[in-house]
Amino acid sequence: AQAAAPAVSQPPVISKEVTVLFGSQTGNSQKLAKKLSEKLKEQGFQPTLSSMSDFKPNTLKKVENLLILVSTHGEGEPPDNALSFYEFLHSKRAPQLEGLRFSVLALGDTSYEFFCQTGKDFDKRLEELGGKRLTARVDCDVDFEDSAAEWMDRVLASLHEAAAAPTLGSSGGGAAVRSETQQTEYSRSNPFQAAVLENLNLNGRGSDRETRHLEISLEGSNLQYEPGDSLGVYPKNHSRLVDELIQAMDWNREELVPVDKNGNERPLLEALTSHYEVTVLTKPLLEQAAALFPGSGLQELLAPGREQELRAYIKNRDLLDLVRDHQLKGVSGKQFVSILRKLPPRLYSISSSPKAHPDEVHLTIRKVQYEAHGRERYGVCSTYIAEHLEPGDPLPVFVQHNPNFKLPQNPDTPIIMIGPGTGVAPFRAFLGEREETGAQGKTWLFFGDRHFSTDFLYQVEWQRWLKDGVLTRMDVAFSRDTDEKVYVQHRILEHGKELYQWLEEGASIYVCGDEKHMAHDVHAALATIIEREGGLSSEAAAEYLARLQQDKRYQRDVY
Ligand code: 2AM
Repeated sequence: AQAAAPAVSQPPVISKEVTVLFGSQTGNSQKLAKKLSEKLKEQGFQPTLSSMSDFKPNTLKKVENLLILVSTHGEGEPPDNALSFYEFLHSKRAPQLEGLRFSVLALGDTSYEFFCQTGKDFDKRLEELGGKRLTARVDCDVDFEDSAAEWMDRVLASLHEAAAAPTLGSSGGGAAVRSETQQTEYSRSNPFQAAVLENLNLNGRGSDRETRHLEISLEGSNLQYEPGDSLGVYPKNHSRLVDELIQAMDWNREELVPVDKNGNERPLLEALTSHYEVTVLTKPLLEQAAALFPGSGLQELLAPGREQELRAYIKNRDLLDLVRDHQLKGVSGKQFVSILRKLPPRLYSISSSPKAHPDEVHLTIRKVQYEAHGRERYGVCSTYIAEHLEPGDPLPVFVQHNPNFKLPQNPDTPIIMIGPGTGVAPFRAFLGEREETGAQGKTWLFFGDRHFSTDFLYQVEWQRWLKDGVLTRMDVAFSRDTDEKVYVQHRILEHGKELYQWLEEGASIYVCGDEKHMAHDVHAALATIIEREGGLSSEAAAEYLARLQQDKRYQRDVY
């Protein structure tokens, strides 16, 4: 028998179920979501962790507590695995969500105009649909660790409050957050000092490109990776740039300045070389600089209505430009570094299979160098590696797992790999892995670069794999050997019939490399051949691709 209803109304029992959804391109949001989910469990909640692409949107109405961790990609776009959920929420099909409590952690980069846009969109939309915020959204910059940890603490505290449950363990304090470090595990915040084994230029004499093949030893690190994962690398800033900045500001390079929140100090030269970002100007940085240097003219640049000018000014300029152009002077190194971002690690798609190269990891890195505003500009990490790293040198690294770029579970599944330029890196790992494991599935590689004679990266290896049958076929597009440019997407279109057949046989497609142009054009080419060969409307072809994406048969590692 049921107990009679109590005469006095009880406070509603609030569910301890919490849905944690992530939308992640490089894996940061995913990793944070996993960590949050573990904390929730420790503190007596029942979390369900899922990628947005695996979440069934028609179950959303039943969710009471929703935590979203999502990055922003490209020009303000959602990551691939957030797309379908994003579109659902912003469509007419989205349900009213009065009973929902939610909070959003947005990952992004303040050097992009549409900073954290996807997180902002989710946050706004959930409110529009009737949801109540558990705690305010937090927008994280590239050095996201501290802000993310603070958001998690706040989320946990407000969930406890909402659930009116006794707090298990201590929440909110730094102590609880850092409880899980029993054994040393190398990570983004605790990188492994790896040794460089090889550093070779893959381009031939006379090429206008310089692409380094870097072999790194992971011996003794216990770091594990799989094909498709990335390696995080901590670079150093160019010594000339740092020297000129110190000179321009009349600083003493020995001055001790803080390098983290725990009060650790290092000499200014080292801090500007290894700890702080000096090559990127962002709006928040300029706002802080304006406060630090009143009367410098920076205030005017930030005035309302001048956004476009500001955007044009910060593009391809660095701190040296800023201090010279505005004659900034008169603050100590210590004050100055307080407004800087931490030097973020760079992520590179790993180009080795760990089975083929035990205890090693290989990278394929193109040196970035160009002229802008009358001065030579250098990509921080690629230049550091190309110009300074020699065998035997140490390099701080960590593994960034990327579950969204993985070989099919079934070794018989055919794979189509599209990777012009350094985008070919993970496919060297894929083929190495398929060779080592004796996988039987067909493989097809599309590669492109400027010139056949100087820029055919890893040519000998592809040829060997073609001969051995590890690589079933390869199509190349050398863009500057002919009068008219040919790109990988032209080869895709030429072989559309066969490619469509592979898809119908269950092949998975992988695209790696430049996002803005290449990946976009390749996507359009794929849609075209599906439309043409499948006799589909453009809407149906788009759906076909969306379904492939949903089924993890179309994966991209683009940047
Ligand atoms: P380009 O430099 O001659 O324009 C690797 O960088 C290769 O990608 C180069 O051959 C480059 O050609 C090519 N590339 C440039 N834009 C591209 C695009 N939108 N799609 C595919 N490949 C592109």
